[in-house]
Amino acid sequence: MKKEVITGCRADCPDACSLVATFKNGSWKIKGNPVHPITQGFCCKKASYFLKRHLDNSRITTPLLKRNNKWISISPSEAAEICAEKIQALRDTPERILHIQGHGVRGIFVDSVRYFFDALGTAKTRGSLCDDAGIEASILDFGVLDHNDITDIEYSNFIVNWGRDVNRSSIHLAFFLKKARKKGARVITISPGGCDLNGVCDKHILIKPGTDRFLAAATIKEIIKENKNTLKRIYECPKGRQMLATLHKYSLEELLEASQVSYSDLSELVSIYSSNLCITTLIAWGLQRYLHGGENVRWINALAYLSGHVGKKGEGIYFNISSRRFFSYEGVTYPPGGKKERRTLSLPRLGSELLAADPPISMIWINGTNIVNQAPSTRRIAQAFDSIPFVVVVDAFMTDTAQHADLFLPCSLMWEEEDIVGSAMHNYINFCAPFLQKPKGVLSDREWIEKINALLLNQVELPSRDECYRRAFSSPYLNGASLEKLKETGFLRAKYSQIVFSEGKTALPHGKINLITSLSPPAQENSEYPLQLLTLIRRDYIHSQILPSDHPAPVIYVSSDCYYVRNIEDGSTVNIVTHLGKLAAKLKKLPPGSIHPSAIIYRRDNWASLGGGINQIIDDLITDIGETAAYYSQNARLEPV
Ligand SMILES: Nc1nc2c(c(=O)[nH]1)N[C@H]1C(S)=C(S)[C@@H](COP(=O)(O)OP(=O)(O)OC[C@H]3O[C@@H](n4cnc5c(=O)[nH]c(N)nc54)[C@H](O)[C@@H]3O)OC1N2
Ligand SMILES: Nc1nc2c(c(=O)[nH]1)N[C@H]1C(S)=C(S)[C@@H](COP(=O)(O)OP(=O)(O)OC[C@H]3O[C@@H](n4cnc5c(=O)[nH]c(N)nc54)[C@H](O)[C@@H]3O)O[C@H]1N2
Ligand SMILES: [Mo]
Repeated sequence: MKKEVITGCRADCPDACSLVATFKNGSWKIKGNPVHPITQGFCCKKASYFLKRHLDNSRITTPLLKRNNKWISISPSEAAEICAEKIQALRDTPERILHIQGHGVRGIFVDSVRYFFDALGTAKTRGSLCDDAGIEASILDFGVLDHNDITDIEYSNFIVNWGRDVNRSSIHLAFFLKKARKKGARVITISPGGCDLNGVCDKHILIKPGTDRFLAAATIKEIIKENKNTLKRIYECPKGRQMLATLHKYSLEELLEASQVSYSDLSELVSIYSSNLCITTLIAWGLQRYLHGGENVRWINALAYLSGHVGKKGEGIYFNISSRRFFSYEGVTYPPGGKKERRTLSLPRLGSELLAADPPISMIWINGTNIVNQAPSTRRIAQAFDSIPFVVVVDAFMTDTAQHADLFLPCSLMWEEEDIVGSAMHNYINFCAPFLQKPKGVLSDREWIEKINALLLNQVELPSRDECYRRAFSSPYLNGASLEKLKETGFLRAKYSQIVFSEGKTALPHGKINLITSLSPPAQENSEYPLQLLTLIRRDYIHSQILPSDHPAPVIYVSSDCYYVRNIEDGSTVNIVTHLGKLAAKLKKLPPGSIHPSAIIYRRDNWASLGGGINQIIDDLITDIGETAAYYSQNARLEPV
């Protein structure tokens, strides 16, 4: 018998695919929903890999309690009693409980777990491992985080891609680039290497890591020599004169030297941005994971805006949008009446902050993140967790994080639960129906909270699933949307405009861009650790959600013209060394021109317990704005083993 279910992918990925699950000949298959305007019938390997994850025998389905450093199986009821007792004991000092929820879980209903901790008044995290530097840059510059509808890209004549690895990170964005190219558009990619350019690029400009702000500034400096319109726009912006003063402080040679881009490549950018062509500017998450990540994004924003390439058909700047913007959250993630003031600890500096916390944290609840693998300086986090009396991890696998828990609670995975999600790229929301049965003994994130809540003396009144949906749908962007219709079709479009910042009018009171006026000098050369360690995503996995049996061995990629590997043989084992320690990896030399000679590239996310764990040797540095982990500012060297 053939069965078909319309569902969706709830992974932390901008494409947020609508999917069709089909049961045939005894097993389920996944494909992209053919009628979803963005998914268009195809999806990436990560989606079908989730099926494997649900069914893998490394999945843990019983609660585990750590006793004398050994795991013992306990019943779900025992597990809930232990948690309730701990929470009850801290009820008068909730600031000693820390809740950490990652994007491993996405959806309106699962997000209501936050409601429970908000009602208790526990501590929570602030800052980001991902994109807050770029988000804050966009909000500072334009007054809001927004971009043209993603489908508008096909109307561009020229796409300047500042670092996006679209073939890996977003295959539907790659689709729109390819579509634009078919219609005659050209694509320039600026990156220090690591992007798969196959089919999505006409020219690659190699740039020194973390220096896009200098290249963008140099482009503006050159454009204003010839182009009176751009100069006029600068004067019309409130901080225009200050920006010009900053530009005067640097010579063109200094700016090019800082980014190590040639004059001829600069000239090409100048002629593109000063033309009347329809130009799309794509900004990667990668280039904001630096100490001056915010500045990098803001100078690119300034370039695109001042040269007149925003707010028109085929012309816009794309960083990302918030996948939560579609919904209202009052009464869903926090009780009605407004958010409470709560104690916060920095997520990207978690280890350091936990070790210094006063009053100390006594209990941590972690769901939807493998934080001991993904945040920087993971040895410090592990050390902090080991010193905290009670750490609960809700996950389905014995991850690096779970290994440092006192109690492990097995959770259901995305296709065992119903939920609704938005996208960080497109304007559709998707209904994700369950089609797999969860294993016995396993509960959803929300069910664990309900079970524990029921044992508390003073219970929190949690919103039901229907209440969560209804409240979330009271958003002006979904007003009038029918849940029934959404369930039937699997998706619906939220009310967002096709073009934002029309004719250059931003969301700020003066309607102009808030220009960046600082241009921080380049980092000093570091003779002990002369290379920059870029830790990039993998094509076939979402972050650390890699099954133990599929774990790839660590590889470090470098350009064969990199001075520091001239005496090391390709294929040999080397240590990647930073001031925090070392990690062994196989050296892979790539042809000159593919990676900047000052950069080394590691495909991140393999677990420390299985020979990976690159974040053990990455320090917890923070970006200039947005409190984001500045992973790629990590200096390193390679040593033969
Ligand atoms: N070195 C380096 N590290 C980085 C970055 C970098 O650039 N460099 N960038 C990072 C980026 S972009 C991001 S977004 C973050 C990602 O960091 P995380 O959000 O920690 O990412 P994942 O590794 O996907 O971890 C999600 C976990 O949730 C679990 N999970 C899946 N489904 C469920 C569920 O339904 N319930 C519960 N409770 N758990 C579930 C998975 O098994 C997995 O262990 O980290 C990043 N880490
Ligand atoms: N397959 C897969 N897809 C994913 C994910 C995944 O884990 N796997 N994770 C999802 C998530 S949460 C995120 S945030 C995104 C991440 O998606 P991306 O931002 O595309 O991925 P990253 O690998 O973090 O960084 C991307 C690129 O930034 C470029 N870059 C690095 N430094 C610089 C610089 O200084 N200047 C310029 N111009 N470019 C630079 C590198 O060339 C690199 O290829 O992908 C999402 N999609
Ligand atoms: Mo991310």
